[in-house]
Amino acid sequence: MIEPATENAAALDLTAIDAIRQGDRRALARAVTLVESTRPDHRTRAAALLAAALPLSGKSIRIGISGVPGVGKSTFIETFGLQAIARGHRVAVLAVDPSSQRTGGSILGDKTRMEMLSRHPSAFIRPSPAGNTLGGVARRTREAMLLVEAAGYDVVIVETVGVGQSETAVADMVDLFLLLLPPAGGDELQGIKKGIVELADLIVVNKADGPLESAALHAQAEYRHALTLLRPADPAWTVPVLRCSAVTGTGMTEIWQSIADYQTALGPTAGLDRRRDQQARAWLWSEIREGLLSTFQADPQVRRRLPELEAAVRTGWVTPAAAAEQLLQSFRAG
Ligand SMILES: Nc1nc2c(ncn2[C@@H]2O[C@H](COP(=O)(O)OP(=O)(O)OP(=O)(O)O)[C@@H](O)[C@H]2O)c(=O)[nH]1
Ligand SMILES: [Mg+2]
Repeated sequence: MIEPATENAAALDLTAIDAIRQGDRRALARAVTLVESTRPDHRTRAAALLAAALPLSGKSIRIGISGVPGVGKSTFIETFGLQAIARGHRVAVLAVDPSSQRTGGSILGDKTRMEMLSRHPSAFIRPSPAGNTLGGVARRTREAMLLVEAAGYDVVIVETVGVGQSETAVADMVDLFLLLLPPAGGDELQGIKKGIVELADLIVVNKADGPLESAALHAQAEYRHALTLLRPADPAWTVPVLRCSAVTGTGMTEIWQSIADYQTALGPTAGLDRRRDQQARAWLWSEIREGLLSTFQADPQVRRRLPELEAAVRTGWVTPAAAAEQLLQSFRAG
């Protein structure tokens, strides 16, 4: 049985989905705001909207972009995005940055670096949703991805900062994970976490221009060598190491070619589909984890006992495992 309020909301959202399909940017922006909201009534409406968006989604290439602060992600997305548009695509840029509590997030903070892209009618740029948990931020970005796809954006870029767990979350929602690296080698190469390199489907050394060009060339050779020591994640695909200049645009054609090769190598009916199937399953489980955790945290018995047990764990009177077991027992009993 459907509650009248939900019915109204669902009807409203059906008009919303039509508007989104027809390219109404304000309707799209409103819809993304709705899925970013944590208010229970908004979540209900968001669920209806996403259910309507789901059959229309999935027809884009989803590209994750990561790299340490200052490597040139924003500049790269500007150049790459404009080239994609020149090739007839429509480009959406989303972000996962759980550290960003500022309004506007990191993307809009440097809007000047994406000046032309952010004004282009074929581009839709959205900063990272704010949130305390990576899981929550990632979920809302995944949902926004379904909405922009329903709106016909066929290149979806998800940006993240190259400093933590968020890379894994982004790699888990995209078809291709592109890692931007600085034109440096040696010690700086060591500083790049191996785990992040292992996530990459495509590695690009940026800033291959002017006085940095030879350093970029050198770094490219070093990274190539380092990669031969890693086992390929997919036997059908050898991770290319390219170089480019996000400022001049040099190397962008080769990057496009690599992306096309990747799609051919993995095939829309084999590897990529498998990857998306696995991602959908992982998403289901992350929803279950998030849902259970918030139910647990909201439980009155848990809330009542938590401060005392947390203190006991801190002072070493109770082991974390024993405290967790007591909390879980209160939860189950409640
Ligand atoms: N020479 C050169 N400089 C570049 C290139 N790409 C970016 N830069 C410069 O590097 C600096 C950082 O670029 P951003 O695009 O803001 O880098 P980012 O990775 O987005 O940085 P955060 O948002 O802080 O993580 C800026 O001064 C850019 O002008 C490039 O290809 N060549
Ligand atoms: Mg940036």
